[in-house]
Amino acid sequence: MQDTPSINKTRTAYRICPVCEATCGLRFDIDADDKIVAIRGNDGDVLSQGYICPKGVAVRELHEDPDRLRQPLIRRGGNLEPASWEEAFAEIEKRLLPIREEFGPQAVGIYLGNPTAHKAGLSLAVPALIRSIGTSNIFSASTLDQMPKQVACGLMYGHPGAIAVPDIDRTDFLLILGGNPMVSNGSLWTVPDYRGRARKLRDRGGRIIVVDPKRTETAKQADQHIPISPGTDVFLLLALANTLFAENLVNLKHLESHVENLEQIEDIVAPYTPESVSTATDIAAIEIRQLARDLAAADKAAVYGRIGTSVTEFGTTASWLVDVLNILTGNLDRPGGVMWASPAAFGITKRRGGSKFRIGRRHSRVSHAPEVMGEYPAVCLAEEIETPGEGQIRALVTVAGNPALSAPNGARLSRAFDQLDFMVSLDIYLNETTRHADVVLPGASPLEEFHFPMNFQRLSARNSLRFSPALFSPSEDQLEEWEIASRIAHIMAGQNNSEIVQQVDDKNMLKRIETLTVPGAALEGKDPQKILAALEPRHGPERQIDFAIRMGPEGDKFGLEPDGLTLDKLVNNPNGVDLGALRECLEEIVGTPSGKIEMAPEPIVQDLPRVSGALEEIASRVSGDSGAATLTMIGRRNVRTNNSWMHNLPLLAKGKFKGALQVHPSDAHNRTLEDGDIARLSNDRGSLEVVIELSEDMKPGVVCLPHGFGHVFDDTNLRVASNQPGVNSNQLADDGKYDPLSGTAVLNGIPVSLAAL
Ligand SMILES: Nc1nc2c(c(=O)[nH]1)N[C@H]1C(S)=C(S)[C@@H](COP(=O)(O)OP(=O)(O)OC[C@H]3O[C@@H](n4cnc5c(=O)[nH]c(N)nc54)[C@H](O)[C@@H]3O)O[C@H]1N2
Ligand SMILES: Nc1nc2c(c(=O)[nH]1)N[C@H]1C(S)=C(S)[C@@H](COP(=O)(O)OP(=O)(O)OC[C@H]3O[C@@H](n4cnc5c(=O)[nH]c(N)nc54)[C@H](O)[C@@H]3O)O[C@H]1N2
Ligand code: SF4
Ligand SMILES: [Mo]
Repeated sequence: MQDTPSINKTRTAYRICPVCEATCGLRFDIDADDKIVAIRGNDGDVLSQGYICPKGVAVRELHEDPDRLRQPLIRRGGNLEPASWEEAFAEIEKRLLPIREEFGPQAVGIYLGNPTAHKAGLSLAVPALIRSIGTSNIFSASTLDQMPKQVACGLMYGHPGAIAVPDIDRTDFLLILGGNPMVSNGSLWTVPDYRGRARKLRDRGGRIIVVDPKRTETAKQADQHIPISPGTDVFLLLALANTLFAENLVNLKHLESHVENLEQIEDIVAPYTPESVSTATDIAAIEIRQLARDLAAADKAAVYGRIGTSVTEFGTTASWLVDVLNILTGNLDRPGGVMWASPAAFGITKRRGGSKFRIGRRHSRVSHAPEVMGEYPAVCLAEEIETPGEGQIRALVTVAGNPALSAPNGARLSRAFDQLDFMVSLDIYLNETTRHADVVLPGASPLEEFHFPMNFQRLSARNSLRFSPALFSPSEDQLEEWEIASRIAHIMAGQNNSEIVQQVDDKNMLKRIETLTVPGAALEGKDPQKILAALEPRHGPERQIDFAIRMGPEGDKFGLEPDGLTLDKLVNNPNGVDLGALRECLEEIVGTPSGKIEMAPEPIVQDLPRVSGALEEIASRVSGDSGAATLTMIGRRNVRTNNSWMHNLPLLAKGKFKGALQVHPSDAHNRTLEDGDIARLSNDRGSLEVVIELSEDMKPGVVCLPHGFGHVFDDTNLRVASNQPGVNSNQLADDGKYDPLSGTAVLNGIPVSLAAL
């Protein structure tokens, strides 16, 4: 049974944490008045086995937060005021539709934020919303985050979702570049309890090496820390590959017959000897060589790169090289190496004959930035709003995003938002971004909606299937987020009425079923209406999920596999179903036209002169010794934060201020700064007053300021967060800079100077 009542009239329920990629199982104790008494880790959860972090406990405060929006807001006379849902939809019909009618679909932009990927309901509803608007002015947090990895994997394997993860439970050697899973709890890598799994790795004699400008929590728990100069991983990775070839350590093992253009790699990396990159990376040549030898010597090894390697000028190239190293050492698709997860629903289906992953099929209007995965770089959003002409963005829809803080130059973006004719935000808070909206539409509490880690089973360190129904019923007039998104989609299609959402949902489901009941398909001969009836009473995304599970590799195929999985079985199994360790599946995944792994994708090869140019430029800068006063800024995460939006929860906000600038004591003392001082941090983009926190963990010359702060605006409603507002670090990031292969912003390795006030 899912919920167990006990004698003192409290019930215990098990749900998946909706906050981060770790998707931990939570155990809720709930009293007779439906109040949450306690949240703990669920020991029985097949994936997280009891692990929990403070944010999981804080889900209760998120649910109860009086500042969280519970009603739509409409701007009237300059102020955002509570309104009914029908009023809000009427306003959208009245104001958004005419903009598209008059100026065309490109006049409506859309920005998708990070939680869109965490909520299956939104993930499934957003594509129809985009289609209904018809715009190609699509932006998202992907180009502030993981797009480089997706481009690299798209080019190499044929699918941007073909991201392999370290098989941490079986590896002997884990090399982490620019990731801090002890704090982030893993990213592009669903690995709840990284700490415990890492400890076991070391207990069985394995090693962990962390490359990071800061001696992070993850580095401290590792065997070796290599403090690299920010933004230079691409050079280190090239030199590691160079060493593997130079010392005859390349050994593809089982991958030998699966790769294309391997020879090119040897030529590409030939110039990048460890000596040639040593100055730029600030890592001794001998240390680079040793690292390459250790990697090659390990029986089972995994190389993993995250934010530190991603949000840089060479994010795609660095992300590609991570996979190149895994392949050169024969560690891809091998137990203990890096492996692809095999989800029981919504997995990767490769096309017959393969498909070529392309970038730059279109270009943005103002600065001709290439389209990547149907999007333009988030750093181009402001200019597309500001610049007059055909195709100018005049209206914007934001979905679960806070680009005013998360993207470079929030001040410019904010001015641009104010210039819009209309802005609508789907969001649960009135914050730095949504304060600019004309209509704000709140989703329910995360505990009032189902949760299904749809996008993260593909990135999981172990195969499993889990689902949580809503823990509490939402208030009667609260809409689920998929309904809100669908409703807007229908308004854009000229049909503003509440019934249409369900009708079209039924119609689409039936169409989906019918594709599988035709001759030769999996449900050949079955009556589509009967299948539809078998999915009752579910509707919307939950019905789609049930269908995907039942038709997936473990599914019951509507009776053809009676022991197979259904959503009902999962609901009755709140601990989830364990589907075992990761398994070899290369042939199911690699879907390039050649059917092989493309080792040297053309766009990456063509961009390599930019890499060598940058290396030369760094060398000349260092020998000229200019800019001695300049520091380099990186970001960080804290276990009690989640990007910009959990600072309003007292449990997470308490304790030491989390938004200080961490500085190595030597850099601080050079500037007569002490711990706790206020100082000026500036560059040609702007200037911030920051609190100084001395930290021996910093690499000298590098300072560290987290993003997501800057809760300083009177017209937001974040009463707890605004007590410790902090500053917006992205005010110093350059919105004119991005990785041209992925459109991803440069958010790390930002030149700054620091002075006492
Ligand atoms: N300098 C610097 N900048 C960075 C980063 C960095 O490392 N350094 N990291 C980047 C990364 S990795 C990311 S992913 C981006 C994030 O960029 P964004 O996604 O733009 O920003 P978030 O802070 O995650 O904001 C999430 C928004 O979703 C809302 N929200 C939360 N839950 C829900 C929900 O259930 N429904 C709806 N509708 N809304 C919800 C929140 O109120 C908030 O407004 O930031 C990037 N910015
Ligand atoms: N507690 C918490 N957890 C989170 C989040 C959060 O805000 N708080 N955000 C979530 C999101 S959206 C994401 S994308 C993930 C991110 O997950 P991670 O990437 O694991 O998280 P970060 O802490 O950003 O780690 C990036 C590391 O890169 C280092 N770094 C910076 N520049 C460089 C460089 O040039 N080279 C190298 N090698 N290292 C560098 C930084 O010092 C930092 O330790 O975390 C997720 N989990
Ligand atoms: S690690 Fe992530 S999923 Fe797990 S409890 Fe913390 S916030 Fe939730
Ligand atoms: Mo992210």
